[in-house]
Amino acid sequence: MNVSSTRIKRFLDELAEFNATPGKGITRMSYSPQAREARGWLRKQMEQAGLQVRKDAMGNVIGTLPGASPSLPAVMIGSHFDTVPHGGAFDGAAGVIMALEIATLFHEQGLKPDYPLEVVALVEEEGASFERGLLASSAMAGHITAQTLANLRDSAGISAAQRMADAGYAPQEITSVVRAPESLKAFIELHIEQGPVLEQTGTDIGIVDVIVGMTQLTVTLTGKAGHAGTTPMDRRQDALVAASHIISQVGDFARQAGEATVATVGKLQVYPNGSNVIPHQVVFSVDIRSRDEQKLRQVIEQTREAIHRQAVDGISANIEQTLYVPPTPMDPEITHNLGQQCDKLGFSCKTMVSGAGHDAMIFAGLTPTGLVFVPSRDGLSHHPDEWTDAEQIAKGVEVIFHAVKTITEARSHD
Ligand code: HGY
Ligand code: MN
Ligand code: MN
Repeated sequence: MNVSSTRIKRFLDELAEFNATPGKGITRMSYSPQAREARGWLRKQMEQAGLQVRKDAMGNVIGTLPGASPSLPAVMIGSHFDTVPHGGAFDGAAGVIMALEIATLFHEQGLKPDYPLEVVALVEEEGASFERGLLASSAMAGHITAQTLANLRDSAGISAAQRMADAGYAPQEITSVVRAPESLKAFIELHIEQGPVLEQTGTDIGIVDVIVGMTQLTVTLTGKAGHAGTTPMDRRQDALVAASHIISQVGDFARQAGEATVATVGKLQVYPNGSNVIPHQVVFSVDIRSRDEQKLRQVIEQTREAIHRQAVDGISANIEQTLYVPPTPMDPEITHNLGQQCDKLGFSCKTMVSGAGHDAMIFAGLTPTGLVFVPSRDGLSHHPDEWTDAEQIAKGVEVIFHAVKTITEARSHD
């Protein structure tokens, strides 16, 4: 093995230090003080790995190992460094650490790539700040405008643009983040599986062939506030009761659709949120995913209809679809290359569907893309007890290291 699981463990432990909720999982929101500290650490590690480091207009940290010519398309590797609230230490981080470890190996072994190697640590993949996930990869793919960033708001009502500007970045220059397809040769991500399959089958490595399609809706229901004690039951415009009728149906729509379709209401805000006040407004999220696009669209349509059925008797509804990505295949050639590396290394591996969304599903629209999974203990993720052994991550990194050496056409120059 070229890869050092000891160094991977150290990287993971150090990155996990940048956390707003120590003792209660990892919370590292984009543009938070913890994200700022993490950026400083990432820059230092990338520089120590011999990379030329820059931060782009939205705060992605990018380290480049130049190739034989700057005009050649880059091979980009990495993942995201934001987390969900009270999440784990491996979601996103494992992929960032993979890229750091590979850059370090290139440095240690004096490997010079023909095609430039780019290591990326991406912001706001989770969407936990602004209800719009995959934000950095979407911006690089040209899907995000300055107006989008002005419209996206966090739970304090502050826009993504304002949060970026307050952190010293330049949302108005978001188009400078865009990557032309010809500027990239490949994108490869490592991620924890966040499910039980690899552990249950005793498999070292997952090679993803398809990432499920997904959508994120933000639903706002508006009624009328009133006194909980003096307002008769037949004269209420209670936004929370209306929302409850919708929320209770969403799971059934997904179950009826089958094909492993899932639907989740994970965020619910009640205004004014007083125990003796009839709620005048409710804002909630709906996250729907399926590997079958027809089923995905079906559940979205059923959810929209359920919302409109509640928009009566003084209740109004607004639905914002902040994200829609169809089921996305990974590149067959890269997937085959990764499988060959697995076999050569004697690791067990299996092709699988990703039920989680990843930046790879956006990069796949830009450049040939691959996604490697490593096992998750008990299939647990988005939870403080999320866990993957450093040795398990090291196997995934070793596979990608050999694939990246091939794709960058790297040679050691003694
Ligand atoms: O939600 C997801 O699938 C990913 O963790 N962002
Ligand atoms: Mn992730
Ligand atoms: Mn996640």
